[in-house]
Amino acid sequence: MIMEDLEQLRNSLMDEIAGSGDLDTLEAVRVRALGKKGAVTQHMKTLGGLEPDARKAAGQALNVLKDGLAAAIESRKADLAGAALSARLARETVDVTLPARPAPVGHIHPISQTMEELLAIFGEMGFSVAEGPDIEDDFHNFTALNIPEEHPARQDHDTFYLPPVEEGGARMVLRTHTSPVQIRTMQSVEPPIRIIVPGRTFRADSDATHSPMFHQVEGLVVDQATHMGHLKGTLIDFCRAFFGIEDLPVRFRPSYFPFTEPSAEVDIGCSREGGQLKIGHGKDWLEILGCGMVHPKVLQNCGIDPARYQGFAFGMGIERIAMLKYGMPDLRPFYDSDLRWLRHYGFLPLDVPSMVRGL
Ligand code: 2U9
Repeated sequence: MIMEDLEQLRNSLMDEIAGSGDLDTLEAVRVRALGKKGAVTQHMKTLGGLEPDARKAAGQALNVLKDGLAAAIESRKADLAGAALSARLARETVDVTLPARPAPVGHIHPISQTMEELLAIFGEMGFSVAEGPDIEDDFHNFTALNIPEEHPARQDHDTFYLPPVEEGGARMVLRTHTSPVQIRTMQSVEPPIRIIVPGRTFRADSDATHSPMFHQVEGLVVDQATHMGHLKGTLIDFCRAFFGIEDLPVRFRPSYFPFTEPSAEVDIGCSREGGQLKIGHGKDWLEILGCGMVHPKVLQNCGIDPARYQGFAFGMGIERIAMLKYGMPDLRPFYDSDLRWLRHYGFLPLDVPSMVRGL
């Protein structure tokens, strides 16, 4: 091995190291110089065949060469990594003056919001919530409510019947009102009872103002000496709290339901001047719910002695009162899952109804 050869090898490898434009090229140079089959390694292998003095001198020279090359490679590597980082930093600039993207905000469906409002009002009055199944038997949906087999109200309800489990067997129904929950409560709980029952109900009816599935809230109070005055006070307070009008006119109009006696429909004052509905004062009336004193037969059907206990009940459609309160003209979009409608009529998650600050 001639020293000039080593010098030449050093110069050419140093040139290649300095000329490496990226980390991959530099690594290839390192392998060619210092790898297992690299030029310097090959020279090392020839040392064994030299005389001791020559071996010592050549060994020292090769070690100097190896260390020099390794140091040059490390230094070049640091330069290339630094340059790559600078290039990336220049490329990936962030404009901190851009406005923040609005966080996606979900909306509360008007049905949920209205239910929460109803629960807040009646909760404050001391009612608790009761729920029950959507699929009911004939007894709980009709018979116990004083709606016998041949009663025309059965047809009025446009009931969805499920196929019987066995041929000729009883057919279950999709509940046509939430009243079966009150029946179940009266069967299982000793009065006093003060419940509010929100939920889905089903009737085979579909047009601009009817949906085959809609929501109701019904209420039931059963106690000793419960009378029409309690019913009127409760519902007048409810209407005024729900529509946020302290002196809202409320009137009770005689009506008929098989499960209540006497029965009434409740209207609130409004004006329809100029074709525009305005709830509050005016010469017109708007029907918003039905009510009555629980029929003695209904109490009896549930094992409650009507000589000892009386009750009042009421019911309303949630979609209907939501439409009236929030000025929604059409029922159908309630079930369309159209985000544009929901963004317009929906409520923000933090708009939780509470009686503390008024609804
Ligand atoms: C029991 C006893 C009595 C619930 C009542 C109404 C009157 C009523 C309708 C309003 C519009 C239903 O959504 S709607 O179509 N409801 O007018 N509901 S009294 O009476 C009951 C319920 C259960 C045991």
